[in-house]
Amino acid sequence: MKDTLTIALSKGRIFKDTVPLLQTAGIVPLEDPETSRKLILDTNRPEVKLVIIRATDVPTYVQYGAADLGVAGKDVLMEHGGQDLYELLDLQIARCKLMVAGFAGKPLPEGGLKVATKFVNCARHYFAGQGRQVDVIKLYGSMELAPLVGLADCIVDVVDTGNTLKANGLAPLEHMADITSRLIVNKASMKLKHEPIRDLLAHLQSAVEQRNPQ
Ligand code: PRT
Ligand code: MG
Repeated sequence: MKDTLTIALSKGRIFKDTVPLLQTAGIVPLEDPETSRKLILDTNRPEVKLVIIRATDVPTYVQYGAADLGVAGKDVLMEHGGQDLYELLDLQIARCKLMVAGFAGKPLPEGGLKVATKFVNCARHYFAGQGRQVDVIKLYGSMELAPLVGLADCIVDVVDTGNTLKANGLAPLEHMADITSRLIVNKASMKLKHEPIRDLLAHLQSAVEQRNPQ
């Protein structure tokens, strides 16, 4: 519908950090996804709905126009490829780093490197850029386990404090990218719903600037 706006968000850190930003644009969710089982949340603005989905599904919903807008980590966006969507704004939330991690002090094998990750495209692209031969093993979670049980030599994952790596006897080895979450928009929505999107973008832009003064 032309006059509605649907925004895709994931539960957890992205929802928590996006809500105060949306509030500056006068958008307040009427329910908390951590306690509600609803997947579509109403807001105080009848024309604005939030859809609550897995973080990795956010770009897909926006790509196909099932949501007009979304908030997704740059890691997830790089892995998805960004087809049929625009990145409108760096929200500077959910900050972390995409890293290669493995056993501290143990050099990675020169050839036949086995890499376990859910970021298979990012990993292939990164190692190909270095001319390194790798076997990428797709996992859906708990990547840290893979080197411990001999499934892989290293992992590619996002790291914040590094505590999860440390608790499993691993360490960051190579920095791949600095990550923050981005506001994304479906390309067709950007044309058809230009005005409400531009208005929301302006509010979010000034909220981000206020929270992160240069
Ligand atoms: O949890 P789920 O499987 O549904 O999906 P998800 O893990 O992709 O979603 P979510 O909500 O956990 O993360 C959403 C986005 O937050 C990611 O796409 C990143 O851009 C960003 N982000 C920021 C992080 C972290 N920090 C982070 N620490 N995403 C995941 N983690 C993981 C990290 O991989 C480690 O396993 O949290 C764990 C703790 O991290 P440390 O380094 O502080 O120990
Ligand atoms: Mg998670």
